[in-house]
Amino acid sequence: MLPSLPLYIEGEVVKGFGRGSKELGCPTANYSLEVVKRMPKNVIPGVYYGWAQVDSGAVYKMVANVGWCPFYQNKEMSVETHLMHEFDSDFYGSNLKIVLVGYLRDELNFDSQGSLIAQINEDIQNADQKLDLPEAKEIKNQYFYKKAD
Ligand code: ADP
Ligand code: RBF
Ligand code: MG
Repeated sequence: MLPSLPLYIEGEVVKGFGRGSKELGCPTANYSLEVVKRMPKNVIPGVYYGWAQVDSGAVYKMVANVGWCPFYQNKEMSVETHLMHEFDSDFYGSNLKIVLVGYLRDELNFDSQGSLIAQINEDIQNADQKLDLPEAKEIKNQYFYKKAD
């Protein structure tokens, strides 16, 4: 069963495995296990799109992976957010607010890292389009104070 969306999550950005930017060319801001465990139990693993804000900065489009990453077979569930914006520096220790707006797909296993990277890039394009729809922008305005983009 799909969880009821939109779903709002907030917490500190912590160190993950360091694989996102180095191996996949796609940095993902990770939450601590404590934040992950506080989420509603009916959240199903998968790739979501939505909105994200670091501290009191601008609100950006994002894609988030929720689950165990079958390709890497993680032992614990993680929630990782890729913000669709180039930041000048890392923001470990910052507060990250996200709103999961919609579900893109189930988590998958892949036969190569190249196919995972290709799929992630497709996810980013799909998310970008879906977040341009008025109903997605409406959710951004409901959850975040209005700021110039
Ligand atoms: P880790 O395994 O520690 O999560 P990553 O390689 O996934 O490492 O990189 C994530 C870190 O990169 C984030 O915690 C954040 O500090 C930084 N970062 C820089 N740009 C972005 C971005 N656009 N989206 C997410 N994180 C970013
Ligand atoms: N990991 C998987 O094992 N399977 C997936 O289908 C998958 N999809 C992802 C989609 C997006 C948009 C992002 C940002 C990550 C995805 N990941 C997936 C997680 C990826 O393996 C993880 O970000 C790296 O292992 C770095 O922690
Ligand atoms: Mg990460």
